[in-house]
Amino acid sequence: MEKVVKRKAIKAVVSACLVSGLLAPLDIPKIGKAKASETYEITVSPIPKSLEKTDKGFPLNPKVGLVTETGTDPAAVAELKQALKEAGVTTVVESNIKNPMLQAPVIIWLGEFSDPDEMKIIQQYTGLQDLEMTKKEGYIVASKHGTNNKKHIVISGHDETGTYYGTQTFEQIMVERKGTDWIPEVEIKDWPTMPIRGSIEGFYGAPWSHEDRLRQLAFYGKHKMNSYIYAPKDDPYHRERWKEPYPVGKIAELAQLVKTAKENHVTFTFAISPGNTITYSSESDLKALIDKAQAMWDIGVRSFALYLDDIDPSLHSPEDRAMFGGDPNPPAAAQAYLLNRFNEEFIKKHSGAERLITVPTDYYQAGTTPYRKRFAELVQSDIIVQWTGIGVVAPTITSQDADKIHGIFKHDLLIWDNYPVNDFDRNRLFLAPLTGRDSDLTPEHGVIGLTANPMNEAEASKIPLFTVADYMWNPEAYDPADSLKRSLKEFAGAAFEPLNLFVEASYATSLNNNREPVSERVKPLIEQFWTAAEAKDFQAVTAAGEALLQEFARMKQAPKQLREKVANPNFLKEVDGYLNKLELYGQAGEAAVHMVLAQQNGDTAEAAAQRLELKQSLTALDKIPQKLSIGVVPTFLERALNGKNLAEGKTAAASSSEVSWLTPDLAVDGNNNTRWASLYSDNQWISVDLGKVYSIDKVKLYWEAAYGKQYKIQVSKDGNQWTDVYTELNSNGGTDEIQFPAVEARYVKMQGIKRASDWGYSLYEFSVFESQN
Ligand code: LTM
Repeated sequence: MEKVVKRKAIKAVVSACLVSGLLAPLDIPKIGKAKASETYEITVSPIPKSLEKTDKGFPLNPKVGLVTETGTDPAAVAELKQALKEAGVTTVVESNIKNPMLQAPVIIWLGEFSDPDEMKIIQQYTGLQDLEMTKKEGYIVASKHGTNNKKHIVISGHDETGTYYGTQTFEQIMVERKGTDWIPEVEIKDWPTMPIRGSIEGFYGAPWSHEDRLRQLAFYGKHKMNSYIYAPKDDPYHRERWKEPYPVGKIAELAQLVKTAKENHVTFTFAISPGNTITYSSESDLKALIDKAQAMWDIGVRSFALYLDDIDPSLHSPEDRAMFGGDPNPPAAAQAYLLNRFNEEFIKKHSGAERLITVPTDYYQAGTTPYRKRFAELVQSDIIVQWTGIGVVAPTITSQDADKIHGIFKHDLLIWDNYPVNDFDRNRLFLAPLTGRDSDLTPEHGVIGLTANPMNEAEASKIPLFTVADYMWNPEAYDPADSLKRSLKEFAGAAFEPLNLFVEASYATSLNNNREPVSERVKPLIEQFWTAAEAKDFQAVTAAGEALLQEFARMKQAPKQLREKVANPNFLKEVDGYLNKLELYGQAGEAAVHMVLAQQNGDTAEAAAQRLELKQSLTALDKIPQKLSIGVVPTFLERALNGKNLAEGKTAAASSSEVSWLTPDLAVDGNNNTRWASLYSDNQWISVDLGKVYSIDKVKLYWEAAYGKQYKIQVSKDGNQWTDVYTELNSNGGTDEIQFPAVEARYVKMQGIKRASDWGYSLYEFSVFESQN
């Protein structure tokens, strides 16, 4: 058997993406049609810890023997039978390992097989010796020609969940061959790195629908995620009206979720956020909490969380002040009291309950705080503490961070990863793969798992969640780009290309330094185009225009292709506005290129027609609130319509920057998704040096939410003596287009007078235009 080792061979991390006989880079996964003599590829996601294969294998026979043990996971049996049916198997002869029936040409052994005698039987018939799996949720999938010329497949879990995961893997290794699926000869040994791997529906805004959640749970089972925490901030019964019982209909829905979670080997955690209104010392409030948890217990919930994030931690009731006011940190003492009592009086009194989970009020700080210190001292040691990394949306989470925070909290940490959540920017999607998390966020560093907080858009969330699942299972083998490719292939199949483009246009996040793959690709083409146009080099402008037109055509066509080919109406509904926007950008881009080409060609009628088309597209674009991360396209369109922005690419200066990375050059970089922001005071400014004196008569300010209510536009020839050319006394933000009598200037400044908010001034772009008169 060849052993295919991926990247970190020393750690025996083995790739799942194989080309027969060769070490292959992980690429778009293929479980493709192939003839017996052809090479084939198999891909397993999440990537298994070890996978060995030969180039041999055997076809599934329409008649298959299925040998289980008493108590083999029923969900695994159901899953396997369904997979066999879909692969063309018509008869499954079932028997128990105590009395195995082995007449069928292909025998599948499915179960936990922990009894040594059972193991011996399997070894004897299959010839497979190494079938021991000691890791929790781990499994073995092995296939081989065994004794008596029978073909054997062993799917053996360490436990029920392991067996279930084994069937998920088995489904992925089947290679379709003319109707009877081909089983390659493999030995897979696999187990998870992170003990808890899941998602937390913990965002603000519209909670997921019941159907969204059911689909998520199925997705988690398939991707070996074992945890779902129910904590939607805007479910009133979770937070604001936590004391009230759920209405009957809602209880029935929750019961169905709990059942579905179980079928998918997902632990359903019910969370309550009582912190805004609870009196920590109140017996009746504790009773209300326990009653609420009991109602959940009665429908099968076995895991609970009490959350204390995003609350005013100060004690608002006199009873609490009387009881905890003398503590070195009253809020921590009050919260610990509640957590410990709930732990003692509910969790520990319910046999079979999982460890209590909490998130403290100080969940994202970099170091210790008086609250954290006291919380660590007082909260019972078996309670799991959630932590978001350093920062609410942490660009990186390292094992060093984990060591430090674990040293502070002194409790097992469960990461509450605020990716891909978009509740703080509801007009953006975060579809990039998870990045910036160390591969050793493990119990050795105090981390027992990760739950990712997804987007309000449930179906779209599956795209990055696939990569989160991949990371959590096998962080050593995790490759974000490769993982995303496999995610898109699974999500869209034949529509991989248009979906990839859409994802590239929804890619920027603080985890990847706001990367915009589309802008990166298009920007050099735009530069070539304008350079050639300025030089009036018709041949060069036509060539550069062709390349741009191809990009814009892809943008225009991708939404249509997705709508036609992606059989996921819920996803298409969620992303409708974004798709409309992408299509319109493509359309507007084409019109802009055609307009410039017509101008260069002296075809004024065509140029005018294209200009009209461009204007109409821009008007339509303005009406769509959703934002894409393709910031160089709007500025390209702007230039086509209004002429060159003299400030683009020039040197900018400012009185201050809010943080080190929001620098003034980002307001003149030709990308209207990047921005400058000042410190939080009225007397702040940004200026640009145009490089030489121009006659100018227009400035455009593209404000972020932090805009200037009152400001001046000033100009200068030397950067010292400034003249006011315009004063705004009542801006509404958005885009301010400012026209003034033509003036000779090299330096242009926005001098703030009064901010519109408590924030500073923030500009996406600061554009300056030459007078045409
Ligand atoms: O992150 C935590 C612990 N709490 C909230 C989340 O509910 C919210 O979804 C994220 C993102 O906005 N930020 C939080 O602070």
